[in-house]
Amino acid sequence: MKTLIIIPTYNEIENLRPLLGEIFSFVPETDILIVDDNSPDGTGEMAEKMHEEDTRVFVLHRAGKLGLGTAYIEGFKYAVAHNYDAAFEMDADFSHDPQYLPDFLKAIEHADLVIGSRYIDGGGTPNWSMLRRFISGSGNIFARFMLGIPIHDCTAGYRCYRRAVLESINLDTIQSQGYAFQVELVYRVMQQGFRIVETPIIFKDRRVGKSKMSRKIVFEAFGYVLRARFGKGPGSNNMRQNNLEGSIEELPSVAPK
Ligand SMILES: Nc1nc2c(ncn2[C@@H]2O[C@H](COP(=O)(O)OP(=O)(O)OP(=O)(O)O)[C@@H](O)[C@H]2O)c(=O)[nH]1
Ligand SMILES: [Mg+2]
Repeated sequence: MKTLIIIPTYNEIENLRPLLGEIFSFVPETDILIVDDNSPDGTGEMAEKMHEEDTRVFVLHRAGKLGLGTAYIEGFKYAVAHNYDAAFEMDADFSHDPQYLPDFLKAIEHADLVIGSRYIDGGGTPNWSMLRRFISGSGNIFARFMLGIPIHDCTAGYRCYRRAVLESINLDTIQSQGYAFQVELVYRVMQQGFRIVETPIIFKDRRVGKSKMSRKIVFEAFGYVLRARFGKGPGSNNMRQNNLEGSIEELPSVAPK
């Protein structure tokens, strides 16, 4: 299976080289696409250098900080255009441990979307404060309940999609950027009746650099869920065709913890 790991970056210069080294140590056959938003710290130049050194590394440069959602959409389009069988979403800050990549690759053989889940057996967020756990946990319960998504972690950003899924979603109609982007995608994938599998991950705090998480991103996610439930936009509940036959399954992790 030809796979692409899409990594959006904004000021991740210290993480990039060690991250790519770790990724290739677990999954040497995969390609990596870095989508950099003209990071002031030189991440884009560093990515370009790594592209020259390694034929498995590719880079998209964008003019400025345009958000995580559009970075992934460009990455997905690249994956489809270049005939990858599956494409990953992965953060650059080591929160998404590369040791789980083989689990995803195994799971995607029999699924259309694999989600690295913090909220199933074997998953977790051991370093998080009570407040952060509360926000993330309640956000997930809210989205599950409001939209009827039987996924334990629908804001997770460590994922693997089959190309057929990316081709079937009208990517240009997605406007969410942060956690809402993740919820919107999983909701749309469900609506198409695709098979979704959750695999457990222990989510770590970023190694170095600054978080781009903001209150705005949290509110965007709540706003999206409400609009999808009660509004009329693409993927909203009013446009639902009652075909939520996509099935969910939990997988035991095979990677050492
Ligand atoms: N290209 C691009 N990448 C972004 C943008 N915003 C965030 N990123 C990247 O997206 C990934 C996730 O961002 P983080 O800052 O780690 O956000 P988070 O994981 O929600 O927050 P923390 O858990 O606090 O780290 C990282 O690889 C960032 O560099 C953006 O506007 N453009
Ligand atoms: Mg992070």
